[in-house]
Amino acid sequence: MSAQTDSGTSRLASTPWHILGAGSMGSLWATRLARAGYDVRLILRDEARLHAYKTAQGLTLVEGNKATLWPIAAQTLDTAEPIIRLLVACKAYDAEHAVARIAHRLSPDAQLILLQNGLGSQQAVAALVPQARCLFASSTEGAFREGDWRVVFAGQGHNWLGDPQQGAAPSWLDELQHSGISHEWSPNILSRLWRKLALNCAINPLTVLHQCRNGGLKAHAHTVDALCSELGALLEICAQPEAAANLSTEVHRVIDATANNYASMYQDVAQRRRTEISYLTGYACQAAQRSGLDTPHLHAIHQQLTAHLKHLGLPSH
Ligand code: NAD
Ligand code: KPL
Repeated sequence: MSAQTDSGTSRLASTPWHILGAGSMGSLWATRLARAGYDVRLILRDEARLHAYKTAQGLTLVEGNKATLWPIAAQTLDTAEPIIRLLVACKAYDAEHAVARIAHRLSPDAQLILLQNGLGSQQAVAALVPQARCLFASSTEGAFREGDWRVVFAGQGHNWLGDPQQGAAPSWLDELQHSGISHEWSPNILSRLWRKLALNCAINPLTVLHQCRNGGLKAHAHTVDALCSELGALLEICAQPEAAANLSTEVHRVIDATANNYASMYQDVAQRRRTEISYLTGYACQAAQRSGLDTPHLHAIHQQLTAHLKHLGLPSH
């Protein structure tokens, strides 16, 4: 493994990137930004985590068969330093609580990038820090933790960033460009997040309930179609017609293209990790209820998944 101390293109005069949530995605962003010479600072939970991190001497990024160590600066939630630019890379169920812990550190012109899957957590964070600019992101990149402070870049993908308030693209997008973080500015990020949520709702819970890879859902095409039909109607009623277009075709295309893969929720359950169910089927069911839309299949799947998680002794929210 090679240890990196200086990219040779130091851009340390730029605004620091604070990263809240040094897990898979947070580490993937942190290491690539650091590699490009940007000033990155990890925000860890407490002194014990900071001590463990210092012992590891940095974050390791594994790409293919190459591992590189990046001695990125780190601090705890309780550090006093002001935050101007913050990537929130916690799970959806942790994001609001984590941001609440650092809200007093946000500078008046602070910008947050919320990298959570599903919907609901982003709106909760934005409501918590109304003075800050909250940008939402949707990612198809794949990463997992091979160990503490060691992240594997497992799947090339793309990131879409956008402002739900329709503001202009921020100037720091070119820092993502320089860092090799594949991205684009999305004028309708909510549509993109809704579309991903619908895909996840149509695929992920069924793979958990039927204990199968994505391709196994070909045997349950009727249920998938029934879910797509309800999700499409939900997207329409929630003023997301673009996200609703050809949903069923896209879901079947993804099932085919990822037939051999296990969905992220399947993997969470298999590894006895908490799922993001409340921000996927939970959010969709609540939105349907609020709109007075009847979505019996979606509710049934959500109930079955909740019961299944309880049965396994896992959190069901
Ligand atoms: P992760 O569990 O690997 O990382 C989350 C990190 O946040 C953990 O290290 C956790 O300790 C930390 N954290 C939680 N609360 C904290 C707090 N109060 N203070 C400090 N740190 C705190 O999760 P992930 O896989 O990186 O996923 C993050 C988000 O990105 C999720 O919404 C996920 O669905 C989404 N996502 C992940 C992937 C992927 O391949 N991993 C791909 C696309 C989207
Ligand atoms: O994003 C996914 C996931 O596994 O979470 C896909 C592959 C689209 C399945 O819903």
